[in-house]
Amino acid sequence: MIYQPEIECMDRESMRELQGKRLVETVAWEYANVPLYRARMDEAGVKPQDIKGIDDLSKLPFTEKTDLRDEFPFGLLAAPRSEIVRIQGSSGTTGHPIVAGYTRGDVAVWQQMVARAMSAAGVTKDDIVQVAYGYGLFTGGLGAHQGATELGAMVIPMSAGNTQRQLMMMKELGTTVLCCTPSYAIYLGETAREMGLKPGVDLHLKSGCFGAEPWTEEMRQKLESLFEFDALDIYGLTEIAGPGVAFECMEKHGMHVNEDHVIVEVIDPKTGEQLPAGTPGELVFTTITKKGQPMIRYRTHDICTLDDSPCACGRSAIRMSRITGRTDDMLVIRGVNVFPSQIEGVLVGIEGVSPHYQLEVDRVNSTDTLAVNVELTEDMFSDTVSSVEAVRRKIAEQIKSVVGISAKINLVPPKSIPRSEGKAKRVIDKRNLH
Ligand code: DLL
Repeated sequence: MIYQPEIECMDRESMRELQGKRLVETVAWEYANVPLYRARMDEAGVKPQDIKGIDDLSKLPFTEKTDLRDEFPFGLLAAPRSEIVRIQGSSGTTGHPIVAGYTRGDVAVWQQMVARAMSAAGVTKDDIVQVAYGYGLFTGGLGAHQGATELGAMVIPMSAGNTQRQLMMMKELGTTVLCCTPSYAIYLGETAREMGLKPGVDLHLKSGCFGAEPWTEEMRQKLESLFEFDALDIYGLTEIAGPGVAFECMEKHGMHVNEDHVIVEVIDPKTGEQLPAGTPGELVFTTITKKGQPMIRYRTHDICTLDDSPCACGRSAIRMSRITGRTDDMLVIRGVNVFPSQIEGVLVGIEGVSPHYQLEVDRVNSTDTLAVNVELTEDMFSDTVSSVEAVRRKIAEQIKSVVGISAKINLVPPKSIPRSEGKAKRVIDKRNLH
């Protein structure tokens, strides 16, 4: 079903006009209220009057994640603090978390964006939607919750984890739609199999909205065979709204971008030049209806390709491909953003280990795993087994508390991690090798 057909099926020319009008308003609002962006525009010699429509977008300077960190927590708010009704945040960034402030209107817009996504996944007021994304600062839980509520569906706010209980509720309440990270969905599906729960008999899922981490067509096939349903991709990021920035329809051929709320560009990450549809590059978003913390030309560092060919579903919005990589070194492990530098930060504070380490990310039984291989110092290497064990425990605990995920810690002999002359290879990501 198409939730808002008048917008979602609008002809491309009218959409560009609407975007242009909203862009002009957003730039004026941002320039008037956000000193950092005003200074950046001044530096680039661009005034709000120079932005007359969508063709002027490329005149505007970019915004980066570092801006959010530098201006943490409220420096990028464009609306008065008293108008902000919600803060959401992003997990695991170097040093500071990043947060986004939403006005009442911003929450309503976001809710509609997710409602469109869920509607494309077939959700109606008759559905029972189990939200197994984490609730909290992370936008997954509340985002999916609000979208399903907007459609009048019955929401089961499970949050992430507690797998047996998830499956018990799924069976007993008759869940029809599942929302969580794709890797967790596979884990749920495999556990359901082990418990002897059969699709069509014990479980009645018809679809699911899965995102917050990269996944593949192979994972889709696996998920669809486990649950006998339609598994759809949903994309988003805290800085822009949360889930629902873009979403797949039943054609399963790219994610429609909610273009009346965000303008999408793909740029060459080196030169910053806009690239045409069909050419892979870095995704950049400009919010055009947000008042609390608008983002102009925000560089996501996610890599994908745009597709402006017509879609058989009837929606006219441009589609983005799956995310195929990132331009920076951020890892998404079990839906949590992890920077190698965070782990480095933990290791340098612990006595008995050297700063030589390597992260090994893998996918075992459809779940991401993280192993941290770290060299002991010579002294510690010849110390007692129990003191080495104490170091291992300390590292594991601190990584869990700083990064938010559990890791296997392998303490290895001094000088056993390969050195390189240039940059150290800190990360071995084996997930795409399977
Ligand atoms: O992950 C928002 C979200 C929640 C999206 C639930 C979908 C479902 P952040 O924690 O700020 O927000 O992380 C954003 O996660 O820049 C991508 O690198 C990655 N990401 C999000 N969705 C997808 C997806 C949420 N469908 C970062 N495919 C983004 C691949 C994704 N990567």
